[in-house]
Amino acid sequence: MGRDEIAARIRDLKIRRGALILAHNYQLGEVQDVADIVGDSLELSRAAASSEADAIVFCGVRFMAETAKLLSPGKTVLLPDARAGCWMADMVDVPGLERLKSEHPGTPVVCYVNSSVEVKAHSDVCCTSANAAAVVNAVARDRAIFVPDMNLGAWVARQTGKDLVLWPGWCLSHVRILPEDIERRRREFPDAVVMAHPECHPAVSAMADRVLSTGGMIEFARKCGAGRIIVATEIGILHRLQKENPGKSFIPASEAAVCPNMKLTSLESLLECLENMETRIEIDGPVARKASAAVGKMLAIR
Ligand code: CIZ
Ligand code: SF4
Repeated sequence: MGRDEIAARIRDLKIRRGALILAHNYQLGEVQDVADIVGDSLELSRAAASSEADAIVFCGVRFMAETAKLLSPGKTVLLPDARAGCWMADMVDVPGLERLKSEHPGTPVVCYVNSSVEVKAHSDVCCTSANAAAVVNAVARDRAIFVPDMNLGAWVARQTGKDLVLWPGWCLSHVRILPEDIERRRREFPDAVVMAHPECHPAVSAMADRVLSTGGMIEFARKCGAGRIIVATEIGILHRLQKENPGKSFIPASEAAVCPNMKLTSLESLLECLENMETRIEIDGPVARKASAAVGKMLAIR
């Protein structure tokens, strides 16, 4: 079957199943192109919750589909490839978090959305890269525990002036972008503006003109006057940036910033998912209640 034929089958089956297809900004271009909505994890979870659809197909990684399920417990939430996890989310578990909490009694815990539902259930409030500074400002008098991304945490600490106890976790895809890559790109394209994701190494974020979540990057690219933008994040976002801004050019800071988990979803696995209505995301009641509270608190802060 050709790509166009698979895409046509997906569109047809989606209607028959009453499903909404969501795709994260880091998904393959061909997957983004068949999605109803492309966005960051929070935008997509909100879209899932406000949609009339009975089934949500979340083209992304597991923690994103879990967040959508927390916000839409009555809906069927499907992840096309059950193996699509997140290395960063796997770097913190509940016993480790509880140990850190016992070393800092009474200190509120802020967990990045890139975490398991169990870790969320043991945290006070969740955040995304789009609202991390606002969340930390809202919950921390002067200190908070921040898990699992130490690079995002370090950036938030600088933005807010708060004392953050950082978990030693990171994104293996984002740390592949090196300060030398930014230097090289700036030499190649001296007129370009640099935008970096806060999951990048602090030395990379410090070199950027703007440090932004993927949603922030989409907005900045649309509004900014520069014709050339160097992009320091997972390269899947370039598809959407280029598609929405045909008059501007987007240069990856490094071609090595690829998330293999994000690339597990293909047109083939998406079609199979709609055919079999699998893999369904299910979350245990007590864990779901506590994790939803942490996500709900975040939504109230915004
Ligand atoms: O929250 C998301 O979608 C992630 C993982 C990154 C971002 O900045 O959008
Ligand atoms: Fe996880 Fe990094 Fe992939 Fe995002 S890009 S899903 S943080 S491994």
